[in-house]
Amino acid sequence: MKDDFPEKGRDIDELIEKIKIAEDKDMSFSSGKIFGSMCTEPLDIAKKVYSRFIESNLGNPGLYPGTEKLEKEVHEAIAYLINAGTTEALSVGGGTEGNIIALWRAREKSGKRKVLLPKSSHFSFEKACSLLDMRPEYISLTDKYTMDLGELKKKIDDETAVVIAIAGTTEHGVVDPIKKVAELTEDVHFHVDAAFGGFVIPFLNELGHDLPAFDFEIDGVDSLVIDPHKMGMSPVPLGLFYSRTENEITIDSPYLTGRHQKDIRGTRVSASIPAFWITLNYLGKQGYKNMVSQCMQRTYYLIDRMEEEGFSSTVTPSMNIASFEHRNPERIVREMEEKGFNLSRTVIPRGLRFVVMPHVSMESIDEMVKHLGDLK
Ligand code: 0PR
Repeated sequence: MKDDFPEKGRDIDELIEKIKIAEDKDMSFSSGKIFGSMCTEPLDIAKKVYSRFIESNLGNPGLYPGTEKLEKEVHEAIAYLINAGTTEALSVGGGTEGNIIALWRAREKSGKRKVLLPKSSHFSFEKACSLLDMRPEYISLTDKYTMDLGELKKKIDDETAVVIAIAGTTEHGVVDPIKKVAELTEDVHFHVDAAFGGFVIPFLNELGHDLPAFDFEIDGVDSLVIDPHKMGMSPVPLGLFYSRTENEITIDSPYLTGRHQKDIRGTRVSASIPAFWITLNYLGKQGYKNMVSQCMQRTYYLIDRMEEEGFSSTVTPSMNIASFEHRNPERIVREMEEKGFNLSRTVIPRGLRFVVMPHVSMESIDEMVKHLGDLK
């Protein structure tokens, strides 16, 4: 419509009113009604820092040496967390971009196109295969919803470009047997998707849980993605991609201040880097440990409350994701949405999924379960 791009600027108060209407339509983490998201509300200090770096664009790093220095410190801090030593690090838009880069590099390195990945893989790999003209072959899951090693062993062959394993699956938060997978992938690129679990497993283990190794501590892991904008509590967008070896894929960027780029985006929002830098340094390991511990207690509480309502848990949760089998999850998700709640569903098996992020309180669990109980 003609009016959509006004001839002359409009009255600011009217415009702000329209912005407010749009803002009020959006859900917010602080409502306590979002149970289907892997993101959460950033700390107040992170929000303030984010707005101070709104111009920052590390696609053209020479203009933003201050942001670039903080980026380097973030890369080093997380390298330490995931035993990455001096591996190469890239800031990416999130797990999707990190997974695409992993497959891109594996294809270039091997000249092959077959991708072996568990049925529990996030759909970003489907995008990556479509973009890169690679061929996904899915591996069945065990009764614990982890990748079946026997089937993987049979399927690895001369055609295989890359094997994927997940540390914290999207649907159930379980961890594939990464050390055992690494024993099978000596000649093949091995990529770990720790987008969700990367910020949970190290802290849970320090709290006395016994989750298996998943990171560069295992020699055979070639690359890994971990997302600060999930359990790292960073504002979106921020994922981190790590690679054991420096990679040949470097694209010249002659008219920018940086000489080349290795990631997918050109111009990139970079305000989340200083915002995450301050979150990480403000919370420290202790702060993350407390946060993860609280999320786990609430996950167990949610499971107890759901079981009281007659739902049965699909797997014993390894992390703060709880899932429950259900014949018609679409209906429940839809009807809960009408009541103002965001829930999500699982595909294998059909059911409901709850991600107990830091914004989910005991009270919001009680409130949600009360409404859900009425729908069964
Ligand atoms: N790998 C895993 C294991 C994931 O769970 C996800 C996202 C990705 C990769 C891709 O990450 P990005 O979306 O950051 O690129 N898992 C959630 C999902 O798609 C993401 C999500 C985030 C969902 C916020 C809802 C939401 O409100 O289910």
